[in-house]
Amino acid sequence: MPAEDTVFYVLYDKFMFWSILVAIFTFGWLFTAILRYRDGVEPDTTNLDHIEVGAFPVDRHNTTLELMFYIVPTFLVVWLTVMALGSNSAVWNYDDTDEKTFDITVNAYQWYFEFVYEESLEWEDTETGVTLEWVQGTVQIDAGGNANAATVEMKFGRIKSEFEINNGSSLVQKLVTKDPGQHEYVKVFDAEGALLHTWENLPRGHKLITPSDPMIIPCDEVIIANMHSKPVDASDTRNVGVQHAFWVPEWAMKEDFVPGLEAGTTLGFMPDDAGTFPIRCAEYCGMQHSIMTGEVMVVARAGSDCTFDSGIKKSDSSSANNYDGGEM
Ligand SMILES: [Cu+2]
Repeated sequence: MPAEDTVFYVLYDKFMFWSILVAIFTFGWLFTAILRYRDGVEPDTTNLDHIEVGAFPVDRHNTTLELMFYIVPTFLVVWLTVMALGSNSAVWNYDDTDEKTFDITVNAYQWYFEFVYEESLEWEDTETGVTLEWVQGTVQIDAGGNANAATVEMKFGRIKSEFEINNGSSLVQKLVTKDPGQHEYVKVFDAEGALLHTWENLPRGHKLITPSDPMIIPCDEVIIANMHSKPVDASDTRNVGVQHAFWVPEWAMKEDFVPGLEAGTTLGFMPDDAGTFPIRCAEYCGMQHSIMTGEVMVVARAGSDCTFDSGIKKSDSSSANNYDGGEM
């Protein structure tokens, strides 16, 4: 979901187009007039004998042209306003009737974001050359497609384990019991310790906190992020937090955290490309506002990938991510 797909980017393009057109017309006219009526140039006075400086030329004017001076800009401004409001409704009154939704709560503190999973998310990297298969109480890790795979770290239930991938055999099989209610993962690293492949289960209620954790969300689903501003010290009831704003610059997407607003604010969006994108706090929120950053990581649910297959509007690049932005 790069910014060029978002409704705001399309809006920016349209405003830019009309601004340039109006500018060419206005400045063109201005410079023509400057050159034509500058000091030292004798004006063509053949038809100007009845023109009086400072008075509107009542007997010699063009009604149609003058009306157009009012009508055309009025239409343009009204149209741009309606279009701009339309982009808001695409984000705030998201249409999730035909789409799978994913609920997540985002809390803003001084000075970090916290992501609370309202539903579980089991995800896995794709196209890394490593595959996992779950066979009768075991996990089979096949690293045959990635020669760099060296070690595996995993956690199931409360048990963490680490082991090496044997030379000669890229297939590792381990006895595990999957528990969807637990935070569980399998991570494959290379010899230098760089992460190559992840399978992870984030259970309902799981919390991820910036800057060390990214906000992990599935692709091709309408993400409904409910946002709350929170005080660091919850025992002080007078403190209801401060204003923050969740901003993903690459998606041209922003929403405020409003202190004291019980229901919070909500942002709906649908990422369709896997990847990692920076998050910034876009509202000055105190001394360490500038370090209030994070990342959003768009992943594929385990067993699927991020190729858009729900059958809606993939070909229409202007609206691929804004399920409701088709008219823009
Ligand atoms: Cu902030």
